Amino acid sequence: MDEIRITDLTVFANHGVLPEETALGQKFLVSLVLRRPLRRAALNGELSGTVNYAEACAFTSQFLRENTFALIESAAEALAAALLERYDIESAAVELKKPWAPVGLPLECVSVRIERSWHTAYIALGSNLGDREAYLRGAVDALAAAEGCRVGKVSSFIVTPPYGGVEQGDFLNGCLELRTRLEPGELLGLLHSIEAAAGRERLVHWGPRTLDLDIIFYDSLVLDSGELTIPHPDMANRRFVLAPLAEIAPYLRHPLTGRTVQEMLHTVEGSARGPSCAWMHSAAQGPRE
Ligand code: A4P
Ligand code: MG
Repeated sequence: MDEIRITDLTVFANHGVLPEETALGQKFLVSLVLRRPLRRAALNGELSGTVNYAEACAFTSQFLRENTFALIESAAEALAAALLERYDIESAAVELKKPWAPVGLPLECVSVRIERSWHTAYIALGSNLGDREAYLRGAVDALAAAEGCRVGKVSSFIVTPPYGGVEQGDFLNGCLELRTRLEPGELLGLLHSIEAAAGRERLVHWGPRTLDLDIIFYDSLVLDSGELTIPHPDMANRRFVLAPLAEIAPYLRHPLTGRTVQEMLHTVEGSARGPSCAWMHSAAQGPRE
């Protein structure tokens, strides 16, 4: 991807673990790599289609002067987050150098370099207790309000018969697209906290719940950490996931099988038999941005 680079911007600021570092301050050098498509701005010459690097320098300098961190790691992390929130960019790499860091030995500089990005995740929503639609809408709102998250397309909500053999009431299911700065484990933690706030109790595996939020995809990541499996391991068998997902991302491909959501949905619909396939669409509205 195209990038804008700013190299060794000098900022006098007060980051450090030692009291004299925070009291007296010292010189820092900050370098940025901001990634976004630049072709349109390049061709039409409009500053609005790129990042104004003068403004980005002023913002970075002010951010590092007005906030104080013990660790340069924390300073770089907070600056990357602030840049991702402020500018229309896909990722921000931040290198923060502390020349002549006070370590009692001669050195040129100590530095950290991190890169942080926006990611695209797809979240499946389900509820089969209480006011199901209110729980799903509440989850959409909670994700939209969460730090480092932006809700994109939201599917309509559909009524689905219970899957998995536990006798229970019908579910209301949906899917949404989430742009997020959170790492997968952090995103799972956020989903659990939203479920808990909705009164979710983990009593029966695959049993009734006020709110269930599952990560279906996270970019094209393949992960199996024990705590978290991405893509969701059973998604290809679940019409209650695939039907709403196909509304908002029909051509998205499973990173392991290469099959699109629409293809997986056709397979599940083709293999469905008997009365449990009588799917009803709720009166809920169609997909929204
Ligand atoms: N976990 C691992 N991978 C993921 C992931 N990709 N997303 C872990 C979310 N969580 C993931 O989940 C157990 C643990 O799975 C989590 O703590 C997390 O560390 P849980 O929600 O606590 O337990 P559960 O829901 O009882 O089990 P499970 O396997 O998550 O069930 P599902 O997959 O959520 O399915 N029928 C219809 N029609 N509609 C439904 O929505 N939902 C279920 C539950 C059953 N039948 C359904 C529906
Ligand atoms: Mg779950």
